[in-house]
Amino acid sequence: MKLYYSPGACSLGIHVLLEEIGKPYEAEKVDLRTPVAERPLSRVNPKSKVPTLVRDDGSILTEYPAIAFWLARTNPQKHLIPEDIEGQTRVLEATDFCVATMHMQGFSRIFAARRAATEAERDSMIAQGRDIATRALVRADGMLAGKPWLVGDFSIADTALFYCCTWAPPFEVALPPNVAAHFERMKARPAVRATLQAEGLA
Ligand SMILES: N[C@@H](CCC(=O)N[C@@H](CS)C(=O)NCC(=O)O)C(=O)O
Repeated sequence: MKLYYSPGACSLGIHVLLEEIGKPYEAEKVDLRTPVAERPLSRVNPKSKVPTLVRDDGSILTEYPAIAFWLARTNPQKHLIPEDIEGQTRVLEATDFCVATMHMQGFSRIFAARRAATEAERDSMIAQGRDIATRALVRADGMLAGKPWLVGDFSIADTALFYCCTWAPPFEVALPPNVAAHFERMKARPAVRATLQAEGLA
């Protein structure tokens, strides 16, 4: 198996899952500053995005929730997703909330602001991104009230929240208390420590 990742990008969460699983894998670094047309990743994944997972049969998987779900289901001994349909649905619901709302609607707007045509447009995009990310983090805070993980036991949803949390301090987005405690809990996991080290983020 091979993971295409970029240090500190959303692929961080899939990198953590591979470390949690503990089977051998390759990790190939992608420089997202390279134009898409010149990026070797574009020949593997026409969407040219990380995370991209190349499986042992050569087929590729893209999109965080799909990759995370497949890793969890093919490694049932690691209990990264519940076995019952209701539990799996709730974990996917929480995972997609982190990826599609917190990341794509919130933090991605802040990343995209550097390409804004004017300073006013840039400021507006950053303000909107911060607002959406903050409201999503408050929602996650409610989901974490009185419990350590987003849905039941530790799951793929927690790795999605984790990668989003790594973007909060640099973009001056506050982590509410339960999310801040979750972030610390995640950083204490050996798999997370190993991943941060491997990506040069420790
Ligand atoms: N919806 C995708 C999001 C993937 C994504 O947007 N990845 C970013 C990095 S966090 C990326 O590769 N962007 C490509 C680029 O910047 O050219 C997923 O769930 O995997």
